[in-house]
Amino acid sequence: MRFDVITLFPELFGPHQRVGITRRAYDSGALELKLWPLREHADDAYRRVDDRPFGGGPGMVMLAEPLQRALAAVRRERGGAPVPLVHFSPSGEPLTQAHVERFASGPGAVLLCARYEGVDQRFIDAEVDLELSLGDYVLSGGELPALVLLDAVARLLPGVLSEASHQHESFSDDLLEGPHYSRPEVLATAAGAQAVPPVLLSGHHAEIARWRREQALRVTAARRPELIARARARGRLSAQDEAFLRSLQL
Ligand code: 9D3
Repeated sequence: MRFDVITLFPELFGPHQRVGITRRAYDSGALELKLWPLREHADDAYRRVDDRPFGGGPGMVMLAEPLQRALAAVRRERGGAPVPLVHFSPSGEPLTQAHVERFASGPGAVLLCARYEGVDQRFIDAEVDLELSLGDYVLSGGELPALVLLDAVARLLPGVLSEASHQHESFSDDLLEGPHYSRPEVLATAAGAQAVPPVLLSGHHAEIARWRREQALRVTAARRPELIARARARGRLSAQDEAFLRSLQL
């Protein structure tokens, strides 16, 4: 699958292609990335890609015409196959694992990384298929959100992660994951000796599974109560889960 990224800062994408499991996705050819430096599509000697907003106000707006030329170059190289144009914007819909799964099973996308205050709305109206936000905090541009999408897609591609690693994903069953422990059985910390929860050393697989389920319910109820409501609405909470939730001091 191929992603084309229109950006003023193509250098930001290098390290992602060189480390960890994402490197495996790029090296295997499962994930192909082409960067399109927007300044190459400016039309004046100053390589201008932004200007002041009509109507006044702070900041600068990304010009539509360099974006039109960059997109035309991308579409020319990709041939006729339709591919969605995704614009990363603070006004977009929040990126979710459902978006990620849709991209992972599709042909890829063109990713537009905005800088400045935003993009001329006429380009968005004419060309953009989907506007995505990373969440309610202010970033300096769309490059990190684009990397987040690429990262989340890369690990779903065939041969990138072992099959088993996909099964127990947080969000795959609507709950956050509970805690994990490994050696040593007793850890010295500033707060004193911290033992592993004894049930994990008991060898009772059913009890361990039940304890892990309860930890997931506990941490989810405390931090993300809306995920408990969603799991309930989807019929994913058993009578035993509900009894445990009632026993928590919420
Ligand atoms: C004062 C109005 N600001 C909007 C919240 C202006 C503004 C700030 C930062 C406009 C653009 C940006 C740059 N941010 C992104 O391009 C961006 C972003 C983000 O800031 N937060 C979460 N997701 C995203 S996706 C792209």
